[in-house]
Amino acid sequence: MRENTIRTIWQRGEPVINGWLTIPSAWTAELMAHQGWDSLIVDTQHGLIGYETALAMLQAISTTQVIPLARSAWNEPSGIMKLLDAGALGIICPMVNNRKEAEAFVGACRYAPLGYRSAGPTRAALYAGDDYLLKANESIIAMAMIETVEALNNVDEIMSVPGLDAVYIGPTDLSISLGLKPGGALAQPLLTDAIDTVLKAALRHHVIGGIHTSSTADALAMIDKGFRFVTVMTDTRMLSGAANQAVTAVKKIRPSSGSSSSVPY
Ligand code: 3PY
Ligand code: MG
Repeated sequence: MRENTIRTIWQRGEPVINGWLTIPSAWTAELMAHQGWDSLIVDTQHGLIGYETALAMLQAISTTQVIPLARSAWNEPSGIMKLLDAGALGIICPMVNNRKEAEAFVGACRYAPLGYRSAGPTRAALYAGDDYLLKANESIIAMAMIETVEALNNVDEIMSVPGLDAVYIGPTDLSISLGLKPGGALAQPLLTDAIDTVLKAALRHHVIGGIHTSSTADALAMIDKGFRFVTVMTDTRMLSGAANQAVTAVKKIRPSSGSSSSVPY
């Protein structure tokens, strides 16, 4: 089976630098895949992406060595299994709040006897190799999102589920759940405490700690803390940020014009 280089990077103790795709386009997926990311996530939860487009985006990423991953729309087995069959080499699953939900998620990513994934890797076997059914269980990455106070209170039971490779903090949902202002900096005291709690638990359980960030500065700070899977902004944020900068720079010739706003996510 094709090597899942995310595991190789983790074995070296290094962080995986991940990009995040919300725009429903094989072209932008291909363009992003050529920028040197270790992995790219096709986001079918809040990304504006349906199944056929996700398939085309996974194919576009496969024009490079970048590892294709997907965020499932929910912790729901049929959606998870369909993304894996389309060739995602790992799933990041939103809102995993307790041990039972973590077991259901990991089980959906693994064939028996480790789980209950149904066999039918229609594109995955073509992309990843003829021995896919034999090797998928040890290759596919299962990453559970920690993004509620309930999950925070249950980090030990979630992380002790066999076969869970990584946890991933969703700071926006976690901020809302903590009663904080969403979309703010990662460096708010309550959020920082929560982030540290998750990372410490991950280190205790030998599970990889992952986190979503919205700037290169936050990404570097989180890597410094010890996170080993770090997303650096979404494609939407990169596009709007760069466009906004360009427009603002050139519109200086027209002093009366106000500046427009870029998208926060
Ligand atoms: C969150 O911050 O809640 C996320 O889900 C990141 O995409
Ligand atoms: Mg979220």
